[in-house]
Amino acid sequence: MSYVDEVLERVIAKNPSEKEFHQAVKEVLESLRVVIEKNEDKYRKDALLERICEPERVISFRVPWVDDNGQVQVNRGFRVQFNSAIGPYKGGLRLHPSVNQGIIKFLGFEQVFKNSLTGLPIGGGKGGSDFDPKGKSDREVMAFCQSFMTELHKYIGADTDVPAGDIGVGAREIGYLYGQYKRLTGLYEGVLTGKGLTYGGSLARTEATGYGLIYMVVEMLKAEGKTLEGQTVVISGSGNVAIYATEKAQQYGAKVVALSDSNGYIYDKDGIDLALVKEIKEGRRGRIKEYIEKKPSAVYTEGKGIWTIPCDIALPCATQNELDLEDAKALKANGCFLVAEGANMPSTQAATDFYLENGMIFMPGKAANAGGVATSALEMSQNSQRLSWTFEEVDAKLHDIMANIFKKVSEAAKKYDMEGNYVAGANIAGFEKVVEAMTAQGIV
Ligand code: NDP
Ligand code: 2IT
Repeated sequence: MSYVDEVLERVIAKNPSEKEFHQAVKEVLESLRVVIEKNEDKYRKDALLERICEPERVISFRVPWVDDNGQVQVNRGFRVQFNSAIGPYKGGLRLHPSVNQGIIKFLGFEQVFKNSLTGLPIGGGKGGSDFDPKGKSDREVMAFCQSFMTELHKYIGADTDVPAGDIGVGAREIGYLYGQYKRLTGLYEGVLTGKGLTYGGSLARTEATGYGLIYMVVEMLKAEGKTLEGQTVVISGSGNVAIYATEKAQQYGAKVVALSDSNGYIYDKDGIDLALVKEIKEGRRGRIKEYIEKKPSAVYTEGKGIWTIPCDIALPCATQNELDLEDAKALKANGCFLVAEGANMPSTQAATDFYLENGMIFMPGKAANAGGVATSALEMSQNSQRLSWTFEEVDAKLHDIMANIFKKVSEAAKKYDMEGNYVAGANIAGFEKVVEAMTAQGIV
């Protein structure tokens, strides 16, 4: 049996019921076959893949807090410190009822290669909880965050592990978490990123993931002799990533016609009114269907189906496995030629295979959404220097980082005779740096 197949079998056997983790490992290892086969004996002897697939540390803890009725609630918290070969663990915290150990491990695993691709000195980690922030009062969210940090603070630090936002974690949550960390440790340090601008945050971090995604799309189009001007774009989600992807796409002259949330999606043939979306989502934490109250010409559809809307470009920016084979076929049938992932692993393996087998241009999340974590690393740099750069400086750096990632990814694919296969390119380029760093540091 090949080394890759052996390790895949072992990962599945050792981590039963962690299906998202299996999926992420499989996607990476499958596309690394060509690289691994060249060094099969050495990698097997060094148990390199077993080490890469085993987190350095998994922390799981109880998070008790009191709700507004005086009832005690108990959630489960996680931090997976996956790989520190190239820098301190870095990655977001997700608050969503679906969170479990397998989901946090898949996200941490992806983060290792993503962070490697940024070219910045950050290792990979991820955390979160099955706490559902939806419908909770600010006080309840604060109570949860303070309890979560009361345990988490023992394991993190500006030079060891630096969490940030993800689904359900934005400026409000980062603020409460930071306040509690400082209170417990007495340290005013850059232990979290995505902080508010008055206490160490970086300009452009809020926008970075969405803007970075569009900078990547622009590079992908450039390679085909195309631009974003006049392209019709469908974006799923209506959170941080989706909102700023919409904003930047519109600045480049694209027409974004759809957005969604977990209840349904809106279609606005005139192009999304982003100020209205921000008012609903950022202003009052409302639902996307409220959009049609102010814009009756738009259509709201309950449930799934956003990928049946005809478009040139599709940008899944909500969550894992939100786009399956049927969706990929519908996109292609309606003329979509490019997909880039703002979310982490939003396309199922079958959808990804379909893009590649049917000539669609596709950039996986670990490359396309790396602008967020890259800008977090820029926030860490500013915190270490005790300086703040201007919006333009940070944005220019983000732009360069995304263009560089595109270059790395396409060159890695070419090097292994898989030109245009950005899935292989991203995995190979991300992997090579991590392997070199791990090998240099001995058996760790
Ligand atoms: P937000 O919480 O701001 O927004 C998430 C959006 O996705 C919401 O519209 C939400 O709808 C929707 N969504 C979440 N879960 C589901 C689900 N199970 N089914 C359908 N829709 C869902 O999160 P972000 O925008 O920050 O994150 C979006 C994606 O981008 C995630 O995959 C995240 O891992 C990834 N990402 C985020 C980065 C960042 O910097 N924030 C960086 C890189 C990647 P609803 O409100 O109804 O739940
Ligand atoms: O998935 C991701 O890259 C993020 N949620 C951002 C992580 C970070 O540390 O900014």
